Amino acid sequence: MTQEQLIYTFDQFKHASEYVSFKELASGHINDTFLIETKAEPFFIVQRINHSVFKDVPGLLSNKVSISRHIQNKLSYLSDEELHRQVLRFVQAKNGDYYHKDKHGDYWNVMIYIKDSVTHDVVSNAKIAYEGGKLSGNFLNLTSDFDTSNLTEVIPKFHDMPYRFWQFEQALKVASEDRKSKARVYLLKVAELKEEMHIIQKLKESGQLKLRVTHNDTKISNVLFDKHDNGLCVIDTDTVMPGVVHYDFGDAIRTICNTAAEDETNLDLVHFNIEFYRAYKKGFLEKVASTLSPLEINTLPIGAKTMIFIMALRFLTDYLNNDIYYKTKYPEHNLDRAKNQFKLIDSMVHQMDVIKTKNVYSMD
Ligand code: GN1
Ligand code: MG
Repeated sequence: MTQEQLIYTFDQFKHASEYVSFKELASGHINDTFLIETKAEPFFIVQRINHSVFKDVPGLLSNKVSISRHIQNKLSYLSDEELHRQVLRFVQAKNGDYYHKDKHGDYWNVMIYIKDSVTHDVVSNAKIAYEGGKLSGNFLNLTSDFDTSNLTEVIPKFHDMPYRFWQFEQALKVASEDRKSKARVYLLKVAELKEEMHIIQKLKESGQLKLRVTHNDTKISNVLFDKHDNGLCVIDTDTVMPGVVHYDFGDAIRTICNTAAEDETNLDLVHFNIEFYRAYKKGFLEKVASTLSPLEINTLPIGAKTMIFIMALRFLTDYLNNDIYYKTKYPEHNLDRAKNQFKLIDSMVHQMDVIKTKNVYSMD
């Protein structure tokens, strides 16, 4: 990506700003994201959407824009300044769409940067966990009356366990002997956990768990904070689709309760932090408990385990497929991510009794 290309792309959108410089924000595994600094604020976020992952980019942008509008309307009692720190704002392209398709067939979108915001890959205190819980609980709360028939299913079966197992089995058929042998221990773990990891899916299919609008990518790095650890805004609404509450609760827990980054290779540093589990759950339930059934609340712990597992499975699958989906920095990166997630599951399982007793209806 050259500076000229980025300036050209930026100028396909409606803004009255003068470009100064750019820097890449490299934490995502799918899209390419850049911060554009301009002569006067606001700054902008310019994103190239990975259209081999997201097949329907216009549908994706339509989801993102309408979810933002819905939340904006709900929060219209806030001052503009507060609103602009709590809800993503998308910039229209000069052609009236919310994306620009360039001559290479790549799709771009632009958002207004929320200034003085930070993200965390690893949580360092319980306040961040609690604030993260409030924000993702509130996201579910604010979107609970959004008509899901207006949403494009951007990645069908995104958190569907049988589908992810099917992909894993296909990958096993084409994987090299070398990669299979490096992954052997983890292939066994997948088999061991298979049945239990279908519990949430079965409850969903039997209609016992309510379908609602879910974010589906609630890792903690998808939440903006201010410098005092107050939660500001949920970002990366690429995968907003109908789902069950466990998807959002679980994926957040996966990252909030991990004492190390998702790809930390020193597994001695990877533990499941119960204090952060409680703090996140407290914030989450404060915002959304009134819309949850006893079954939904009581299955949150297994939901969290399931979401850690599904990411382990997907990283492992991509490793077996020779890294065709996630961005990787070195050949064993996906395997290291999978190992890390399996270690987190082990650490969670060791503490499951405590997690479960504390879970039953309690807000602490
Ligand atoms: C991907 O690109 P990013 O980092 O927002 C992935 C999520 C995974 C996550 C793991 C569309 O999200 O499902 O949880 O990596 N997004 C997609 O860090 O597959
Ligand atoms: Mg994402």
